[in-house]
Amino acid sequence: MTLSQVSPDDIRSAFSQAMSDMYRQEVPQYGDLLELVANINQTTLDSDPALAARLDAQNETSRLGVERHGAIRVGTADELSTLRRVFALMGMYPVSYYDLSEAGVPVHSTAFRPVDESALQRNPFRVFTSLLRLELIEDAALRRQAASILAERDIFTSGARELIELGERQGGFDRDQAERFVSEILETFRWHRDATVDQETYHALHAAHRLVADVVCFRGPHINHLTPRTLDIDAAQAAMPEYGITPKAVIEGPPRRQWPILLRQTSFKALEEPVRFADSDGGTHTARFGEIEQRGVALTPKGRALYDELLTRSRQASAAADNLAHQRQLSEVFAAFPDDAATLRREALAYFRYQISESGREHLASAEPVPTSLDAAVEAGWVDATPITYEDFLPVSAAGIFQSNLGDTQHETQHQAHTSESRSESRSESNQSAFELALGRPVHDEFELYGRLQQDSLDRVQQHLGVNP
Ligand code: OOG
Ligand code: NI
Repeated sequence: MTLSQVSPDDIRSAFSQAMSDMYRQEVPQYGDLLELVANINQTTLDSDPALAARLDAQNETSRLGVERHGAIRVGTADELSTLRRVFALMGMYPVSYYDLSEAGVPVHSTAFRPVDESALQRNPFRVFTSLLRLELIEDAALRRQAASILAERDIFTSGARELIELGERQGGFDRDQAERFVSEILETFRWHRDATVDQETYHALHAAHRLVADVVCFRGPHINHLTPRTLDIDAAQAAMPEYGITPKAVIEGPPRRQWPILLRQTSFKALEEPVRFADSDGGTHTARFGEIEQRGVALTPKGRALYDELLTRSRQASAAADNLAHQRQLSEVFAAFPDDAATLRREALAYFRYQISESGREHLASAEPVPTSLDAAVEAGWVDATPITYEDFLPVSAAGIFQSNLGDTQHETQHQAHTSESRSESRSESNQSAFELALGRPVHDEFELYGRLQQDSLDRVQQHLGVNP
């Protein structure tokens, strides 16, 4: 990067803001959701000084107002790998593999997001990106038709393609190029009311699966939701009706806790929007919705295994009547998951960032003897341990979000049965290789990334203390 170049962090921030402005125009309810979340966050921070201090210590207060994720769905390997190049120019890299076919949704996915500590702190914008799995369409003729429709479209403007080449050649953009890049790329995610196919084709693809129609019948991968981060999702869910928003039935993910873990999400139902087909007006399409999320600490593989086990156990219980009953049921099962920072840390269930505390510095300055272990240093107050925020997604929650926005549940249940049968011949690992082949590189392992953040902070502490606690 040379002096005149704009940092990828700035490009990502500008792009995230441009997407948000566009989506607010396209889906006004998204604007209401932003307002609701901003109000809830302010109230929460005002009424919980300890939480406010904790977020400050994690350097998260400043990113809160700009924090969001989006989601898109693409149809071909070429579209996916070109997006990988686009996002890399914004400092976003593919992290984790999600196989949604296991939940009856014919896609697999990754999330593009920043991975470095400073980039995450600056703006953690993430885009959940799904690739349609045409091979899961049973009817061979329809499958071929879908493939040939997709082969004809180019989801990027010619300006975007030129700038991608230029950015890669130069290793970045100057200010003017960065601005053009953001506005050209924005075009890829714009909603188009005009479908590229006739009504009959739309209905045939829609009958195979709603998502197939959503991906194949339009000019590009319109952004289908943008999700701000709330500090109190239960309050947000309860307040939605006051803002004229109808939430989905239950909040996905873990229950409310003293020390939030992973990710909790809820959404409002997709809008039925007017579309024009190639041969007629007068149709509708349902794809775009709103979502909010609350993020907690990232779990280690051990913590994640416990989460998965408890989630499975809670799903075996009889279906709850409403969100409150569902949350009660979840809380009972999750009582087995320690809910204090000290235990989460000592049992290595969650990732923490370590730093020398204010009093640690004073002890050091007055040359007091340094504690001999990390635990001793934390307990003696020399070292602060703050939770590392979870930056990724949860497959079961994602499936729940997909499903709540596919409309008519009966239709969905049938497809679920049908798709889970057809997946049996090729399970997750080979699916991941196929996905990575389409993407053009392997995805990052999220545990490795969190582990590195934790280790880097430990290395800094160790250097500072001059011993190996
Ligand atoms: C993506 C759904 C998954 C999340 O937050 O888990 C997702 C989609 O509907 O395309 O965004
Ligand atoms: Ni989402």
